[in-house]
Amino acid sequence: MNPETPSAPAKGPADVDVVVVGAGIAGLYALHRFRGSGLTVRVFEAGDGVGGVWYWNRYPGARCDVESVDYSYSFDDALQQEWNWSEKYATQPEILAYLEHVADRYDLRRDIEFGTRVTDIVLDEQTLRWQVDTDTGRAVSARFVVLATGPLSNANIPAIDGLDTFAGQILRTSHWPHEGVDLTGRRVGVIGTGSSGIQTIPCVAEQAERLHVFQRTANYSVPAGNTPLTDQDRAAHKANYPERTRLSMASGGGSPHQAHPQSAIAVSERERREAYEKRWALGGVLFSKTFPDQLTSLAANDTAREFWEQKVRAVIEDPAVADLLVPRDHPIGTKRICTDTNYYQTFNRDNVELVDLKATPITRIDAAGVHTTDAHYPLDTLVLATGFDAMTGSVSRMNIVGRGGETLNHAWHEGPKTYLGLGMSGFPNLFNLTGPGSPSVLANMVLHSELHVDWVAAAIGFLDARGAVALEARQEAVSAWVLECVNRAAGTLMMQANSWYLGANIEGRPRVFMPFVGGFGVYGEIIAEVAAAGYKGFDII
Ligand code: N01
Repeated sequence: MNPETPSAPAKGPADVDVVVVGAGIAGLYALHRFRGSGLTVRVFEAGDGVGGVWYWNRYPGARCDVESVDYSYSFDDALQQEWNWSEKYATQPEILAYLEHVADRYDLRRDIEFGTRVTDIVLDEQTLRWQVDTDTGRAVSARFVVLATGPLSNANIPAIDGLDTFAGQILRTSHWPHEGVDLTGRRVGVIGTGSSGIQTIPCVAEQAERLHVFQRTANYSVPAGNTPLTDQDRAAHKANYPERTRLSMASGGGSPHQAHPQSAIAVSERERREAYEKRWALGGVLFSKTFPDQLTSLAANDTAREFWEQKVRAVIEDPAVADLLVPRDHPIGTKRICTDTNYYQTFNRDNVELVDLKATPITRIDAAGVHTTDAHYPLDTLVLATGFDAMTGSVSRMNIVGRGGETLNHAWHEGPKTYLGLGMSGFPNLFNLTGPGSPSVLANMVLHSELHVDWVAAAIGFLDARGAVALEARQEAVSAWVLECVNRAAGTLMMQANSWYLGANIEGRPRVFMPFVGGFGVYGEIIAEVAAAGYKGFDII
């Protein structure tokens, strides 16, 4: 702990069975599940409320790209039956309201310390307990530490010369003001055209007097196809939850979607077009999974890309603008495909201008606006939609020290090294949820969180039943799993994009494809088999 940190406020116990870091989707369920096993649990959360990404990312247009019916906890049928989603893709406020409801319903807040950021997690090698320190001075000793910090929670603020001299308002999509912002009559610039930028740009354009979209790299986006849900839709979902969950748990990405049974190139031109048209009409990210080989065969991928390009060009009035909005540098779906509501149509508006940063990069920002190599854009508001230090960013902000004084940051300096994404050699009883080495961001985060938390809860039960103290991944199991993940990624097209999956958006991060790409269902089977085989690959201490 920093010696200058004020002394600890007298709240909560000093000793618990489990510390959970983060009160987002995974952390909330972890608290509920572990408490249900009779364990004492303390959750530390940096925000002042529950929800994780859905607490912070309040920008206009923020919405989930997984259907609301599937982006719901499955652990309690009563919860599923009582909650009513209003739209096919829920907005941020509705998801946050759902998570707040969950926190209240299961009385979770009494074990969560809000406004508290974990700074240090240090192993006592004698007792194998973890000392957890926080920025409020609260310190707790725990037998288990569960990191539920989320793969997309550490914002990337670009190092643009003069950013701090801008005299107008700077907004970050990842930390949008809770009171909301009225952009009426303002000259706004948005930097970043990933999922966040693409969702917020149409909303900003409706308010702003003038909007400059600063695009460095074009992205693929498909219409979200959002619709309000009727009572009939909800009744059908509620009757079908068990089947949807069963299909989702066995699927590639944690949704009940079934891809076309054949390769995109094995079917006739007509059948292929029909399949894409059907998926396009349904909307959403599953366009990338219309055919099973879209992310493994470039020829198959090209068919999807060409279909996408025709659709998108058809709604952009100026062909020169369309040329800029069509990506040229990566196969479709090898970066997280974006979903939008009228994104491309927004560039037909008179008050919107696309600035091509590939041709005319930003040179600096001054008090009045943004300079590129060929113009100065005067702005009142600058929106940074510049992404995240993904997957490892939030974990790396904590000083995690395991056996022999080894830090997790050092252990991961060539890229994250885990066994099954869950365990790390030298860090007994430390579990990382939905992070590198697991399907993570390639899967539905709610079901993924449940899968991981249930696995950890069962592992703790296993240890306790044997009177054992700790579970620790063996070094050889870690090495084999890292290789397995690398080999699986190499068998796909995913390595062909400079994506944040690879840490490519953050200078200095090693270029390693971080998620397990073999599919959510396959992964679930692997970790279940490991558990059934007495936690094969782990030392039981
Ligand atoms: O971040 P991103 P995001 N100068 O990294 C640009 C999830 N999510 O927050 O590509 C200029 O995708 C950068 O340009 P480039 C989802 O998984 C989901 O949008 O590096 N530009 C890029 O355009 C998603 O994938 C939902 O050339 C700079 C943008 O900023 C993930 O979060 C909604 C720059 C960052 O895009 C991240 O999405 C929102 C610079 N110096 C997010 N630095 C849904 O559920 C960065 N950029 C729908």
